[in-house]
Amino acid sequence: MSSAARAVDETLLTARPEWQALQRHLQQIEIRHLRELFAADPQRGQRFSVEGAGFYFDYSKNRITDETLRLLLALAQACGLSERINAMFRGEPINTTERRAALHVALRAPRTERILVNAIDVVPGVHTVLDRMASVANRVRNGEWIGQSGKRIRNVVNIGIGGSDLGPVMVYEALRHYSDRAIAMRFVSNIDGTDFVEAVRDLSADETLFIVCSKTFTTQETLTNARAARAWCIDALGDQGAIAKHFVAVSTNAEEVARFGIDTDNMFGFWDWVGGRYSIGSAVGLSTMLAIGEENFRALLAGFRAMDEHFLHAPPARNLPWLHGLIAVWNNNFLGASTVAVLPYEQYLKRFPAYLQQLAMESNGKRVTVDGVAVAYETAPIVWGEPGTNGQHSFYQLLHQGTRLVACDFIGFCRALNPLGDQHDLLIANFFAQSEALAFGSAADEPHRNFDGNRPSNTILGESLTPHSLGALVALYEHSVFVQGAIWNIEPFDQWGVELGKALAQRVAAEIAGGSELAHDSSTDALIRRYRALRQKS
Ligand code: G6Q
Repeated sequence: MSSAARAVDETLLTARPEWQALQRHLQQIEIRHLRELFAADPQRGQRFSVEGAGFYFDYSKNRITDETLRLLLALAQACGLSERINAMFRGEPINTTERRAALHVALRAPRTERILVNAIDVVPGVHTVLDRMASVANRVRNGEWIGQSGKRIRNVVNIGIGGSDLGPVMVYEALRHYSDRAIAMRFVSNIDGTDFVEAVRDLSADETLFIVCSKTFTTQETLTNARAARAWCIDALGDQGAIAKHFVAVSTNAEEVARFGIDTDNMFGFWDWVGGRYSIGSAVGLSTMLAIGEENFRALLAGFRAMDEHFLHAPPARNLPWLHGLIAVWNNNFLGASTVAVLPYEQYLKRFPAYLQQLAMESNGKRVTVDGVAVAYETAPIVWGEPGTNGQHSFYQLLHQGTRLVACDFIGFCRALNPLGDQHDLLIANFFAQSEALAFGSAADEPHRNFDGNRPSNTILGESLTPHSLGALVALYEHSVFVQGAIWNIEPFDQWGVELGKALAQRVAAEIAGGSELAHDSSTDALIRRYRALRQKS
């Protein structure tokens, strides 16, 4: 534990009677098998499932009983979960280390709603930006936005990283079915020059619009790539004036946007109360709106909103994010499942696990409580995954027969977006068969062929993948992450580990460039010297 952590939290969460009751209850659960739990209650599948915001959530294949749920809900109450949820929706400064609200829910509030931050209603501003985004998206999509040489825009390149990239990429891939194929969308994030070079290799600058997407507009990777894009554009079009027609910015920092050379008329703002990984519904979604159009983007927001409303109003025992988050705590802290595999049986969701990694691990990968006291329990599990059925031919071996317990989230939809013979039926047959096999196993005399089962999973089933259902799905995970953070009493909305990373490379970069004396450890010094000697000088 860090020496900066004030003390170890042995008195708060783990000392709560509700936590200790769960600890005692664990002894009864550990000795029971899912086979037995299902056999004892023929209605278990129906009783341990719930519908909300268009999704059917079946949590019956977790190692829980009614008593487990009762105890988890009691823990949530003791931890003040309802109060925390209300505080978030009211715009209170719940991000304590940065002293600000975490109000992504305001991004999907209807025009009629009022949400006050420091006594100012933020909803009108949200809609002003959305309307401006729609105006630009419509002009680009219908060919009215003309580039420097009089041609319409056929390529859009989003330059951003982290929260300014992972959400937009995931949503673009997820909603590709709804996107305008006349516009090629590319995403550049890595400081590795290959990312930019490969993204623009086959593009004509006179048909390309760059979105420089950075909340702070100071992020090294994004600004470096944006400068490369500006040079590439000016080089191709021969005129500094091209920037006005080929660059727009998404940021909270108008001063830096202007300094970069982008007219602030072409800037789309958002607010410090929108965290990067929670920013899909803000102007960070401009690339999404360009791809899928205004109407679909508004449907995406309506889907977020449907889950927000469900989270706020559904009774806890029938509430998807509550149940999903509390079961995640149970699997992690009591059953010892330190990783969660996210397994979408939907090819369009191929970037969903990567997106969730940031959402869950950057939010809850913390080792001190909101009060700065070291925790005495596990926080965020490691999130990973791949779409089914590909994963089945790879790491599912470990899920079924490995020594580690992995909690799984299976996600799928009843209707195919690209029906092809009976392939969707086969896809879904695999989906259901896998969670069944994980839960129940199958006995064989030969040890290598034996499957113990009793491995927990959730099933999240929607009708079809649409902008609306994607919004609801993302909001389900946003709120589940919030529930988990509230139980662990940690701050889910800061990311000091990321800030550290932003600063660390600066010193080494200066040393590589300047050739100055080195005073790191012997390993780092040797690596820098070797690199200096062998690199190609550009
Ligand atoms: C997200 C994080 C982080 C951030 C990136 C990009 O929640 O804060 O991933 O989004 O570091 O930051 P900028 O948008 O400021 O460039």
